[in-house]
Amino acid sequence: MRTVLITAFEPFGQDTENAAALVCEHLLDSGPGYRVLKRILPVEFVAAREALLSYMDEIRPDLVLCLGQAAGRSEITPERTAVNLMDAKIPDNAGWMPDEVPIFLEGPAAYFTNVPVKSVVQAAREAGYPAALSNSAGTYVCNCVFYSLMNRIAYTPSNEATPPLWGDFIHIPYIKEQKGVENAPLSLKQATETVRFLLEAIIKQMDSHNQFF
Ligand code: PCA
Repeated sequence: MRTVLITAFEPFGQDTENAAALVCEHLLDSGPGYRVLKRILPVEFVAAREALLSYMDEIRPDLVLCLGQAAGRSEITPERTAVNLMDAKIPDNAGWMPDEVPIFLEGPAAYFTNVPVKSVVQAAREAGYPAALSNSAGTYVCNCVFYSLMNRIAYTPSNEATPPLWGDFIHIPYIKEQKGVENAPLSLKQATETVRFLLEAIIKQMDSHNQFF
């Protein structure tokens, strides 16, 4: 049984609800071979990163999927790349608006997700789900959380007894049921089912990669 940590965010900016939190709330708590634990992160650069890492210490997941809202998008977009940069156009919920600040001074410029994201997205599209691969999680709080997640994974040793920890970030567009939002591209049901398909496709990939553990 795999343990999956799914995080989403509080509302931010002009919005009174966050699409990612709605999807997170509607995901089932378990499925074939996995159970899901859900946590909501603050939309604050420093506090979100600390909250994610402490939830990972508490839950010790096998897979971490962080969900966030991306207003301009029309599909569910798993992210490929996290960059070592905080560069905000609006203040975070703590009032901080970093201008070209690195996340970790000594960190690499970028990390890739260790989820085979291209094939997982392709499988979702072939099954008719509205998913597309994204190469940039932006430079706001979502990217900061994604970079911090991949940095933690980079420093989490795996060996014959401990299978590798997997992680990715998935951006969610506006949702039709979301309060105060017009012309949203997806319904809550479509978005939730797409995320569930992606989650289960990732678990299948983990099963085939980790068959020796
Ligand atoms: N989206 C923002 C931060 C929180 C959220 O849901 C982002 O894309 O950075």
